[in-house]
Amino acid sequence: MSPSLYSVRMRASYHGQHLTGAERIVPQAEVSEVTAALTERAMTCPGELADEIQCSVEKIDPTTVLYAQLPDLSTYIAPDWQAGHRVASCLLARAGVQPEIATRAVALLASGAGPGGTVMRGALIMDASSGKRLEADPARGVRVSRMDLSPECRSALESDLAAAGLGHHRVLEALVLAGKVLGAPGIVAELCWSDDPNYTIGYVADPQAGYQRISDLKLAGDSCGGRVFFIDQAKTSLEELVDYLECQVVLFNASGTISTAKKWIPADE
Ligand code: WAQ
Ligand code: MG
Repeated sequence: MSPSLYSVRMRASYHGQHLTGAERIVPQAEVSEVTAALTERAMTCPGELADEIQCSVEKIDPTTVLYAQLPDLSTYIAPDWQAGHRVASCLLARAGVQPEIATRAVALLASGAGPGGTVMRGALIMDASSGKRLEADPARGVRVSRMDLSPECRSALESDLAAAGLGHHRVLEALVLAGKVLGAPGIVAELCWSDDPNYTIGYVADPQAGYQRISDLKLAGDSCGGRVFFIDQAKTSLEELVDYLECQVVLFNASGTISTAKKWIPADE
């Protein structure tokens, strides 16, 4: 029999403001070690020192686990954030998002998609053809949870990413999150960049082209950022989608390809 699996989740805050969060799915024997590692991560996260850290550990029913392969990774080069925004809009349009809606969504993330121009805690969900926002709570959005790499896949991917110069933990974590999102019912594409003012790289992901990094989506020092999931409402209900994103356990046991070639969008596109 395979060993029991546990979902381990951590979130840290300061004066009620979210600071950082992370999660893993691990065999029983690794639960205490991973809980300690996530707590350590909360205690050493740059910026304010956390005054509250919540860790939860939850046993997973092994018959509910979905095993999947990670998307392929590639990187587009944009000379500046304005060009990056055009690359993002273009990749979203290629994926099937209405072009003007793609452009509007990129501008929305740049101006803060939460109430009063704030950064949302989770993702906003947008109809890919009408641009209508569908998430129930525009401050929280939808949080994708319960996904990880199998132990063998994690060590292989860590060394492949490091060899490609992509050893930053953000890349691995974003790739896993995007992998889960791309398996969602009705998904057309995802747009993301970090709210960390020191991290200006983001991506557009879609089920055909995979995880496409974009070198520059904002100026260093800018703390805007977020995620948009574009969906086709003819193919899913919001309920089914949100249930998959929040609750379905997905474990990646195979990598995609990692391309180190630099790509550019043709100027006429
Ligand atoms: N579910 C949904 N949305 C989330 C989640 C989640 N679990 N975690 C974060 N978000 C939203 C939220 O609005 C954040 O402000 C925003 O995404 C960015 O989160 O080089 O680090 O964790 O290939 O800051 C992408 C590029 C890095 C990596 C993305 O995002 C690369 C990143 P962050
Ligand atoms: Mg962040």
